[in-house]
Amino acid sequence: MVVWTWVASGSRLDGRTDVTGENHEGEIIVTQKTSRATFPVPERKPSDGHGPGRGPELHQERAVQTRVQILDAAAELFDKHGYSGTSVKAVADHVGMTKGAVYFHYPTKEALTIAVVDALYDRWPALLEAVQTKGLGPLDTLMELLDQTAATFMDDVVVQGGARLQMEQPLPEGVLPRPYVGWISLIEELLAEAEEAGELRAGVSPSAAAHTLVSAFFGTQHISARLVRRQDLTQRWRDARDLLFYALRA
Ligand code: LUB
Repeated sequence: MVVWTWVASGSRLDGRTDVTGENHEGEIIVTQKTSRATFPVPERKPSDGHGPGRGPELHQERAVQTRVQILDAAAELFDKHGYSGTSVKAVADHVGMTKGAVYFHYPTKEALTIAVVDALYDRWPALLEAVQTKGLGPLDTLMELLDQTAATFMDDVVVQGGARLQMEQPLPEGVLPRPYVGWISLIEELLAEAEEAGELRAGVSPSAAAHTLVSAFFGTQHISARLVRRQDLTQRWRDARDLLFYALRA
């Protein structure tokens, strides 16, 4: 019998399969570093780096705080009222600033939109890294990551506003990052790791399952948002993932 144990990333162990030995019962112990999957860089049309998403370079801490305040306010209003129902004036009123002050940081409503959606995708790499330090196997890493993502959708205005904007696609094709593809590719990578570790049920295709998981997650968060303003999201997601992981796990 082969027993897999998992070592948190950040340990000195490197590579996929690190230590193989036997315990007292004659079981083969394989110690493997936990998942090393990473998010791909979001896909978008190439830009010169001076597009509407980039405000002036600001190093002052106060200015950074102000930008965060504006971004959070914009995200909240985009989530509540959508793109067309949100004006820069409303964002300015929400943070108690003049429209000119907001325009100094974000020169157009499009710039605000891009910044909110970019911030949505910026959330995930840090979350993934935090989960990976727990030293779980690939399948449990994926489950924990999605559970924490569901919790993030419940309490993070930038994620909420960004998700609504990505649904609406208010800007010309290619201006905002391509939705879903980053998550699909990350999940496929984690499922391939799970397959290699013998955690995946025989016959499950990592690619097909990755699409299904993202569809289920997206659908669950969308329905929960529309029906009950996401109040039941963590529970609904737990129900969906229990069903899906039952089918995925060897
Ligand atoms: C995620 C959303 C909402 C997938 O990846 C994305 O683009 C997503 C917003 O567009 O759900 C979460 C697994």
